[in-house]
Amino acid sequence: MADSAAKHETDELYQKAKRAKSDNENGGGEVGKEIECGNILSEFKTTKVLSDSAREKNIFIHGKLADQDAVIILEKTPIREDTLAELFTGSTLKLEMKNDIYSTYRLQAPPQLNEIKTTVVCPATEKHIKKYQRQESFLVEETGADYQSITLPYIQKQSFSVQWVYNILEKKAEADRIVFEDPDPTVGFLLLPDFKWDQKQIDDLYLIAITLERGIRSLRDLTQEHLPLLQNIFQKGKEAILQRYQLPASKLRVYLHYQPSYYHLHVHFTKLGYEAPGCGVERAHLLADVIQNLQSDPEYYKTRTLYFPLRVDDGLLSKYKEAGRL
Ligand code: GTA
Repeated sequence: MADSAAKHETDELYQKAKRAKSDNENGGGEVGKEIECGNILSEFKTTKVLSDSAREKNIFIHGKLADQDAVIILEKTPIREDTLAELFTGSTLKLEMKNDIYSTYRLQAPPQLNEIKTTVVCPATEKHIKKYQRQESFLVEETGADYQSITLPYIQKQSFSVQWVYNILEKKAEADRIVFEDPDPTVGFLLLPDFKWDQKQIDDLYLIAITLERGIRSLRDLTQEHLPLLQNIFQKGKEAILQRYQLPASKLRVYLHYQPSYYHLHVHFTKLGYEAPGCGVERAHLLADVIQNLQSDPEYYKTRTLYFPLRVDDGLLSKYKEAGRL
């Protein structure tokens, strides 16, 4: 009974979001705009499979694209209820086996229902290749002093470029994907779909809010003075998602990563129930908790010991080992 109510609710959310999306495509905005491009992958030469998952139906591949290092991520997307009629009528079926009341088939779907979400990072740095490589992780314990003496000097030299963030803030990229914008220089932010979300279904909804203010690297930089910014993102982000996708706050997981990959403050908005990569307790800090912690102690994130996982060949892990902290 509860399941069927939940399913009905999901269906309704999906239909509403689809109508909103179609409205956007007809002039109200441009969420989900697609651009035809040539097959840039026809020249891709595989070097190595970095990781793959039969359960998540994805594969991360390192290779060369026009002599440059590249990482390609291929991911099968969920089957959508609104495409079922077309799937049943437009596909061909090949029988694999039949036994009593049981039979299995290989269904060949029409191409438009058989798409693979593809992410290309090119040129990819050594750090990207390591990031996507399946590796053993270790939990690190970072005191406030460790942050100052080990982590901060390392991230100042070694972190991923945030050029893609500046491109978004300067409307040089993804401007047509912005869902909400608050232009205030101190508490303002941009809300847009994360590039892990193909926006085809609400089930794996994933947006990020990026602060306009530059120079706030992560949780560790936050003090009580940032409360208006965090409260603004929390409140207006939830409202914008309700308005655009009809998804209420009670269906959202709103959090920050520590450590993040990109040191420009951003907040993740994902649908509750969707196991987004990095939503586990060892990495995700709920924005609601962050706000409360700063309200009770303005220096909370400067002084507390924070825990996070690092992969075995992460340079920061070596620094912790060298300092005898692991
Ligand atoms: N809109 O250009 C971008 C862009 N980039 C470069 C990153 N993001 C972007 N969004 C837009 N445009 O959620 C998004 C990322 C991420 C957020 C940064 O910004 O998708 P973070 O700083 O906390 O870094 O967040 P995080 O979470 O480590 O990064 P990321 O890339 O999500 O990696 C976490 C793990 O997720 C990876 O190790 C990998 O296992 C998995 N993963 C990454 N990308 C994909 C993918 N495309 N498909 C499936 N799994 C993925």
